[in-house]
Amino acid sequence: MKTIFSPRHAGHSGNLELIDGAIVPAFEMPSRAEFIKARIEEVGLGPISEPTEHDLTTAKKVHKPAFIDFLPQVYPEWEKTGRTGTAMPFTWPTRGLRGDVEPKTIDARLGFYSFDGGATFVKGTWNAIKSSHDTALSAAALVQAGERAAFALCRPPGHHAGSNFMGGYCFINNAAVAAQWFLDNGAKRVAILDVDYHHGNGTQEIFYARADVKVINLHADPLVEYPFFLGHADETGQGAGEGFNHNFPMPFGTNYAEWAESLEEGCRRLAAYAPDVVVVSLGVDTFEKDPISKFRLTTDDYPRIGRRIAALGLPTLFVMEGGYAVAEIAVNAVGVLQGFEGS
Ligand code: FKS
Ligand code: ZN
Repeated sequence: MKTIFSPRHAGHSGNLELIDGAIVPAFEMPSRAEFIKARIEEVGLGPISEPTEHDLTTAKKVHKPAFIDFLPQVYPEWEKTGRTGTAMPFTWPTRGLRGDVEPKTIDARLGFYSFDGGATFVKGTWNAIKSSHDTALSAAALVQAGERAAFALCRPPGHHAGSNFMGGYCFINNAAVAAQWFLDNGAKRVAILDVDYHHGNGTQEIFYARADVKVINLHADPLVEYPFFLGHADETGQGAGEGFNHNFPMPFGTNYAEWAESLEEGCRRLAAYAPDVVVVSLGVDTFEKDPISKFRLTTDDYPRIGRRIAALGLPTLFVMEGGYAVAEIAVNAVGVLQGFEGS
């Protein structure tokens, strides 16, 4: 399987995050992608190449154009205020506040375009976001050109980013942009299978009223886990999209046998949709030793996930999302891809 990877991800580095009542170095760090790249080379998964440049036309179909235009402005505007370090929001237009008037200052606009404080910027962040987006589209083009599968080693991740907001380490929703790109290039139906530990609230929101993208999410129950405010089983889509969104929330402590029941049902519904292509939002934070998660999958389980996805028999684009037990995520993420390839 071919991999697309951009060294430009590394400029998104040194960010801080607010977690457990403290400001600490962000768990979403450059070594994640570097470990995965090294593991691909170690096991000889296949060639690794850099993405080509793609314009933001497709991104502006799944996101509000003004939101996409805001992203490259963030750090220059932050610096104009005389500040350095990590740019992050601290006020959000939640219930009872105006979400329809874009304010003018950088602090206000960061909050306006976020749902939490988890999408933070340093000087190299926009360049990394753009490279991650280009990585997803370059890998999608490989599948479009006839590869059975391809791996977009995206960083930063994307599945929490919605049509008009960022959050949870995510800025542009790489999987959603890739799905839209497949539709714009001949696909009639696309399925997104999100196996990250956290609910892909952004992906769900983007396609919620659409029937041309089926979204299947396997994740920790939002009653007790981030992102908390979306991802329940009764969210099935709306309007033309009714019946095209499927959530499988699971309790803390879920092991592979239990998780695989949701995967099985998700795959059954996916196959019934008969999509032209599958986009997998590949998070491996379901791992038992993940530092921020509470499922119990083991390293041996990841190739099984890959084998099940391969059994769908469909062209498949893997898009990297989360996973934080830094050394092990490489073995686990590449394990899914090896399992897909039948090893
Ligand atoms: C828990 C704090 C939770 C935010 C977790 C974000 C997870 C991001 C992700 C992605 F794939 F996007 F990277 N902090 N005490 O793994 O879903
Ligand atoms: Zn996650």
